[in-house]
Amino acid sequence: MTTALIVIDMQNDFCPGGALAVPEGDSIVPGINALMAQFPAVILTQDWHPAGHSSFASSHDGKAPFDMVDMPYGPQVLWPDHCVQGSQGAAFHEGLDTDRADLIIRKGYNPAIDSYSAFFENDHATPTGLHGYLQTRGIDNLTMVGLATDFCVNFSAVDAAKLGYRVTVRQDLVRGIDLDGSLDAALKGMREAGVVFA
Ligand code: VGL
Ligand code: ZN
Repeated sequence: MTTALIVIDMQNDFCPGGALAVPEGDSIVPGINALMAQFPAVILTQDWHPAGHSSFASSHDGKAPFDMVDMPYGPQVLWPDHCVQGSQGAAFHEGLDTDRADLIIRKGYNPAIDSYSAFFENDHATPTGLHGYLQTRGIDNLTMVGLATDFCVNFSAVDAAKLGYRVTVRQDLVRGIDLDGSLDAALKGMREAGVVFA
């Protein structure tokens, strides 16, 4: 079994002081760096939105961050502007050891569709290409860490489990946003999909 560490969205905007800060988001950086040494493959994801992205509340008249809208692909949370391509907020946390990364997969670049998952955009149909990459490298076992537990980690872990990967989420190396119970719902959904917590 070939295994990879998937580090989800360890970017400035999701850390304290960032546009969409996850409480204690930066606290997991040292643990993630240390964990990299134990994996033969390390893959980073990077939330990477064009300015004016459709997931930004600022792109919708009369809407505020954390309101909901109906998109053609389903309900969507509206976020503060975050992880704009090329911005300091979109850069990885300066403490993250990015040198170990074999692949950096960017997502959320389609102006009309958000992309929480490392595998599919939020239409659950448009692939990011990560599945093909992992398949061609013979990787079938994934450990996931990063931000945010209830959004990008959750969607990535559930999609990976559905695609047939053995998925472990390191509960000590993820942190959540928790909007209206989203954290409990995410933990339940991941468990139901067969994700293992360690
Ligand atoms: C994320 C909301 C919007 C995440 C990304 O990384 O969990 N959440 N974009
Ligand atoms: Zn985003």
